[in-house]
Amino acid sequence: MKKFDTTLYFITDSTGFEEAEFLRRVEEALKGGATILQLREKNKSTSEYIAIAEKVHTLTKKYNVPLIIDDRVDVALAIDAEGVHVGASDMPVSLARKLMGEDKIVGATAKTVPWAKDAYEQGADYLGVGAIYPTTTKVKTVLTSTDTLNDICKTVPIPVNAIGGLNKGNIDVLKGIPIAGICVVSAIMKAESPRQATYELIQRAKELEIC
Ligand code: TZP
Ligand code: MG
Repeated sequence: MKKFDTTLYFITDSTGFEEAEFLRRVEEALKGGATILQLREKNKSTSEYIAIAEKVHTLTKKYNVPLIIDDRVDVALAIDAEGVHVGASDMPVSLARKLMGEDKIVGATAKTVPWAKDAYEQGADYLGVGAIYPTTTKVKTVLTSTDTLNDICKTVPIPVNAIGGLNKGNIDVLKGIPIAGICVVSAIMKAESPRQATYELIQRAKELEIC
């Protein structure tokens, strides 16, 4: 059975970084304790996506961290990644599951309780719920309240992660909600030290008993 830990779910964004610096930051986050990593590329050709995915996969394997590919089942299969994440405008969860097989991780985005139930029923292994706070990473997203996040956690029996604008200074809003972890892009990607930022986020989440 597949095993994964979504406590500190790091989602990459290579925008504005040279490849070597991007990969260095990815490795720093892994050293800092990221428990699962999603490669999220919006502007790459298929061949570019596969090439960077292979390099990131080499790093994640070194740290024994599952690699999830955003949107692209074909890329995930091509590099034998541990999983794929699908959002509202991507492939339906049931189809992603069918193509990926039972042994791979399939994650989905959900913003409402019915949507979360549907994703679970279609075979999702975990959910990302948000945006909790406004985000500069994804322009086209709407906010999800912490009440809805709480309701989703109590409705589906799979790990639920909070996402959107989260950083060590504002995750206290998640206290008491039974999430499995937090998903973070810029708080790590754009940090002076991604390693330190990752470590501090985990420490803060533990301190608050969030996950
Ligand atoms: N989905 C909802 S918000 C978001 C995604 C991919 C981006 C989160 O990025 P950040 O930088 O942690 O706010
Ligand atoms: Mg997507």
